[in-house]
Amino acid sequence: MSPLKFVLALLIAFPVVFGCRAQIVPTTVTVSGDVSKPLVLSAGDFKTMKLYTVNRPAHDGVTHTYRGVSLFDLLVQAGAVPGGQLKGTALSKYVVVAARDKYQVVIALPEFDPTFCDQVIILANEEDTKPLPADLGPYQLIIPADKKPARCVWGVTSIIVKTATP
Ligand SMILES: Nc1nc2c(c(=O)[nH]1)N[C@H]1C(S)=C(S)[C@@H](COP(=O)(O)O)O[C@H]1N2
Ligand SMILES: [Mo]
Repeated sequence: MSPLKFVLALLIAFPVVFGCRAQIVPTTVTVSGDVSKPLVLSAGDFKTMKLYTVNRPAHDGVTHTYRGVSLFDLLVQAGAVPGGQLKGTALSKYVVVAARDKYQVVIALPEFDPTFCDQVIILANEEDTKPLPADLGPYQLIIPADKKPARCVWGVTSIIVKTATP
């Protein structure tokens, strides 16, 4: 290939490669499944919803400060907790939090209902007062009381509410 063609090929390839990369990073999180009002959370919602700050150590052992919306608030908004009270059949519901790399974890609703538990599980968009780094963001699940960070799903794309069946 001549040097001119090579330069032209680079000029064409770079925007294509980086354009595709930009498109495959989702910037929204869907809340769906056994909910009465499925919703799509986007960056703007972090300006209108109540924000919480929690601290927890990451894999490196360093404690970081995370800020974001409460998972319980999100689920109440989506209608997963009728009457805002976790009782009866709502107690057999659980949540699958999934990421863009297909990693997924399960959380039971009482783990983050304030009448059962003191911790506030958040979907964070900030770490140490800055937007989450690109590899972890835009949104990361932060479970303050977990001893290990294994359920702190980064790159969250969906929150699916399911009901256990006998
Ligand atoms: N999307 C996604 N989130 C993930 C994982 C993963 O593979 N994919 N690994 C988990 C595990 S096992 C750990 S230990 C932590 C790593 O967190 P770190 O950012 O502190 O290294 O991320 C958790 N969240
Ligand atoms: Mo891990």
